Amino acid sequence: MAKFIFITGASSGFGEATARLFADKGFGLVLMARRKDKLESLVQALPRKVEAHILVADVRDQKAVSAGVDSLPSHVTKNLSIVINNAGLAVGKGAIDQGLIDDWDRMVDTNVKGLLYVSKRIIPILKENGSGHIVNVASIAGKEVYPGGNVYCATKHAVDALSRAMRIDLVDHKIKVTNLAPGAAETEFSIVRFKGDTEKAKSVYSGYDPLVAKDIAETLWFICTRPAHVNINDLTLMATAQASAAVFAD
Ligand code: NDP
Ligand code: 8X3
Repeated sequence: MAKFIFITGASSGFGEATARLFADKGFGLVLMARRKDKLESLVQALPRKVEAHILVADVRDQKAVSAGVDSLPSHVTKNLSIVINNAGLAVGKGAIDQGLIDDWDRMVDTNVKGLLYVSKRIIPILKENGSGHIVNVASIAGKEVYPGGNVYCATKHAVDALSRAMRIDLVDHKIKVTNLAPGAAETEFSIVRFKGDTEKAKSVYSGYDPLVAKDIAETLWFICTRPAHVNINDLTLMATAQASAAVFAD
């Protein structure tokens, strides 16, 4: 029986590329996001056909997350070995006193509370299975802060802290926990951050070669295929042209 990977935020960017790569390697998929049509097109377009389960849920909705996981057949949960807590977003960028409460709520509720709701429902399954691997997709914004990044950076610092805390709490259960901290990568991330302003989003990645989603998927494959006795605790990757959160090559 194939092993299964559970990916949140699988409808775009890192999550979508990771689903493709792991399917290519023979993994069964459990894909969670809000956009059903995107998840369905992804599954339909997989070059290698694998068993795939689509869970249409908002990670901020604890009941919907639980109901989605409850709907999985037992052969899937029994063979679930990897969980990628990837769903997340930035909304807005600017001085803290100019921030919108609604934007702050969306970031905190998705990036921190959503990750917790998914983890709370999934950890008992991994414990029951006797081992597992959780990868929390944090960010360079979880290591450093940059101008205008305030609340987004705070949520990713929280993810970083939760990765370290989860590793301690789960060590007796053979559950690996990895914190992944990418730098700037061109996905839908900045389109979401700038609320559909595609020109502004594009400008974030102009003048240098940013990371792309495939880079993150390949890194996740490396992280998830270490021998049983090896865990990558924390991995930061950035474009060669990025030196720190706010420093890019001219
Ligand atoms: P994308 O915007 O391309 O993808 C984000 C994914 O998260 C989508 O699949 C989206 O699906 C999902 N998502 C967002 N909100 C929710 C929600 N409430 N419930 C369920 N799913 C949700 O961005 P990336 O692929 O770039 O981002 C993935 C993760 O990586 C995020 O956590 C982001 O913060 C982080 N990151 C991104 C970097 C970058 O530069 N791109 C760098 C470092 C970290 P849908 O809208 O269908 O629900
Ligand atoms: C996304 C990367 O630098 O825009 O986490 O915060 S950054």
